Amino acid sequence: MNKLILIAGLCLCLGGLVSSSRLVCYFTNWSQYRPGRGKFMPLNIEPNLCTHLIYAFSGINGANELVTIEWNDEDLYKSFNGLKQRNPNLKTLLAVGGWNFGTQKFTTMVSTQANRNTFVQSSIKLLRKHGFDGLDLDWEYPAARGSPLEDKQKFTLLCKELLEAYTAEGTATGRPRLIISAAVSAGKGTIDAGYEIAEISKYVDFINVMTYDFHGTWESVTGHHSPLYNGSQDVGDHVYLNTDFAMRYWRDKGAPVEKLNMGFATYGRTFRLSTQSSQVGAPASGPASAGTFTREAGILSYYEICGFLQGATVNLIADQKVPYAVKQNEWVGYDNKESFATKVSYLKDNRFGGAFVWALDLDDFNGQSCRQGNYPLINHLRSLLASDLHPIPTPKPPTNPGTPPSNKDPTQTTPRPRPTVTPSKTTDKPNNFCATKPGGVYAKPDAPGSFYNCANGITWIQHCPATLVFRDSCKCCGWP
Ligand SMILES: *[C@@H]1O[C@H](CO)[C@@H](O)[C@H](O)[C@H]1NC(C)=O
Ligand SMILES: CC(=O)N[C@H]1CO[C@H](CO)[C@@H](O)[C@@H]1O
Repeated sequence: MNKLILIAGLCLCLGGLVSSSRLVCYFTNWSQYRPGRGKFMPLNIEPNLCTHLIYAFSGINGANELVTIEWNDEDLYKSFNGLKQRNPNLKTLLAVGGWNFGTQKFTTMVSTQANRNTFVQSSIKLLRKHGFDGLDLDWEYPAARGSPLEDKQKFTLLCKELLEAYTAEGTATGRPRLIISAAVSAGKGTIDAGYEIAEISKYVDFINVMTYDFHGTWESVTGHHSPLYNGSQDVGDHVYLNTDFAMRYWRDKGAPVEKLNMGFATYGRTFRLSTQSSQVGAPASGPASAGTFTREAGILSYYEICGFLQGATVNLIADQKVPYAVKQNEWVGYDNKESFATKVSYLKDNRFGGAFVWALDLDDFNGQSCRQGNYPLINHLRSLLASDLHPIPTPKPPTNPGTPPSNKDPTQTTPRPRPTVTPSKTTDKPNNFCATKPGGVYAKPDAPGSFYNCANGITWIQHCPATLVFRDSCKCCGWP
C-alpha cells in the first residue's frame, strides 16, 4: 500500500516520467547561430522534457585543463543550469570533445598521471563553478583518428581517476558526487580498438552509445544512418552497422544493461540519387541540398524534414524498421514517431537503462515547422519511456538508522563558491535557508506542499503539484 502511494507520488512529481528510465538530451553551443526560427538558446529548452541535459561542447587547453570554448559559454552555462530552478530533479552535464575536437588534446591529457590529474581537478572546479552535476566524455575516439593504441588503457585510467576524485570531492564537501558519463562509438572496429568495456563500465554512471551516423555521404550508395536492425542489402562488415548490433555488442562485452543508453537522432542524413533507382543501396553522387536552417549538406533537422515531406514519397525499410523519403533526386533517411516507438519497444525488451537524444535543437522545438506541437519527437520519446513501469526508483533507506544525526556541517570545511545566480529582488523577506546548505531539495516544515531548492547557496522555494506534500525521505512529492 505504502509503495503504491509512493509510486503515485513519484510519478506525479516527475510529471509521469519514471526517473530510472533516463532520457538524456544534448544541447549544442552552435545552434545559437542558426537563422530565424532555427536559432536555439538554452531558454528554448523545456526543463521537464528530459531527465538529464548535456551541454556540448567544452574543450581542453594547452595546460590540460577543461575549458569553455564559445565567447558566451559562461552566459549560456548560467541559463542552462538555471533550468534546474524549474525542475529540481533535472541533472546537467558538460560534454568535452566532440567529432570536430579530434583526439590530439585528449591524447596529451591522458598521457601522464600528472596531466590527467590536472584535467580531473580542473573539471571539478569548472563544473562546480557553473553548477553542472557532471562530466560527459566525448572523445571520438580513443585509439582511432590519430590517437595511439595505448589510449585504450589510458582512457580507462582517466575514467577510474575521475571517479576516485569525484567521490573524494563529494565526500569532502557533502555534495552529491559529480556524475560521469561517456558518449561512445557504435562501430565494431572502433569499439574493439578503443574501449575496455567491462573496466570503464565500472567507473562511469552511464554510457551513451552513438547509434546513428552508421551511413552517410562518405559512401556511394543510399543507406539509413540509424537503422534498428541490419537489412537485406547489408553484406560483409555492413551487418554490424545498426543499433541492435551496437547495443548488444556493448552489453555482451560487459557493460551492464542499466548503464547503457541507446541513441535517438532528431535529424536525418541525405543523399543525391544518381540514377532512377531510389531504394536503400541506390547509387548516390553526394548529399542533397543543405537545409535552410542547419545549412550543412548531408543532414536535415527533423523540422526541415517536415518541410521536405511535402510532396515526397515516404517508405518504411521493412527489415530495418526506419523510414526514408524521396523527392525528385533527393533521399533522406530519418526517424519519426513510429520508428521511435519501435526502437523504444526494443530498448524496453532489452532493459537498457535509457535513451539519449542528439539533439534538442534538431527536433521541431518550437512547433513552427511540423505543426505537431513543441518537440514532437522528444515528447513522444518521453511518453513512450514513461509507460515503462518496471524500473521504479526506490528511495534510499537511511544509511545508518541507529546513528543520531551528525552536527558537522560539511560545508564549513570548504569555502562556498560564489553564487553564480543572484536572487531576483522581491518584496518577500529574503530567505537564507540555503546559505550553508549543499545543493539539493529540502522540506519546508511550515508549508508541507512546498520545498526549498538550494543551488550555490541561493534559496528557491518551489511547490508540489496540488494535493501533494514534499517528503524529505525520498526528496519527492507524494500524497499526504
Ligand atoms: C542481422 O539481422 C538478423 C535478423 O534480424 C539477425 O538474426 C542477425 O543476428 C543480424 N546480424 C547481425 C550481425 O547483427
Ligand atoms: C559556434 C561553435 O561551433 N562553437 C563551438 C562549439 O563547440 C565546438 C567544440 O566541439 C567548437 O569547436 C566550436 O567553436
